[in-house]
Amino acid sequence: MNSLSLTEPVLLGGASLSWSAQRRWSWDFFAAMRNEHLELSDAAGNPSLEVRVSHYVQALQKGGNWRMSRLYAAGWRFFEQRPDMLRDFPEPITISQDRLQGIPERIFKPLLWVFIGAEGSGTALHHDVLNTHAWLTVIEGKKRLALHPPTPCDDDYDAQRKSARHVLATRRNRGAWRYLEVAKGDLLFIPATWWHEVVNEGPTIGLTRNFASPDIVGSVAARAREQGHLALLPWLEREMA
Ligand SMILES: O=C(O)CCC(=O)C(=O)O
Repeated sequence: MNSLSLTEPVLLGGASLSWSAQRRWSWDFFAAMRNEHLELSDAAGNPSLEVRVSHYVQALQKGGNWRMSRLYAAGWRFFEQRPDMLRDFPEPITISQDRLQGIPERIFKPLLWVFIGAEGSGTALHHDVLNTHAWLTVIEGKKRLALHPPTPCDDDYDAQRKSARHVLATRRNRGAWRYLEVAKGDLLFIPATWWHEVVNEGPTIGLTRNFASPDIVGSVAARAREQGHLALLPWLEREMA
């Protein structure tokens, strides 16, 4: 993508198939991680257990620990323990298109995550942190998404969530809702403030980054100010000049 102005979801079929993450990040790769840890969340998204990566992935593979395998590794900052994994994918968004990537890590942790979960795991209806855009790719399994254009649905979250669940159940667009499937090797761009609910089909590994391209950096800065992340402002505003 060159000059980015993302107002609709964009799904690029097979765009990450050539990334070395697609070959290297197998189930066995994660099952061998005995020294790395991740936090697992329950279905409501609450952190509930910290485990070795190897234990969790073996529970998903062998089904031995039912309780652990029902939890979701939602947002593992893998690069803190495994910086080598950063070499396994190119950034589809360059630093000039992502004003967050210029911010030193001691001020702001990169919004870059691996998600690992069993069949039926996923993330309830939300839009992304700090009004950022996101890209996500699937390494194993499949992600199914219901997406809705920006709307102030905070007031009617339960009704909107019900619609999202309906879209996911019927696997069809409905009204303004879009239904999308992201298979291994596909790359999906989700525009800032679009609502989305995600369900994994089969055991799934995904990689996601949130980013602030020049078209939205003003809105990201406004959100950062609202939420008291004042240390980010000089970086976001400096880049805007
Ligand atoms: O893969 C998931 O469960 C959630 C990904 C997502 O929606 C996000 O990172 O915003």
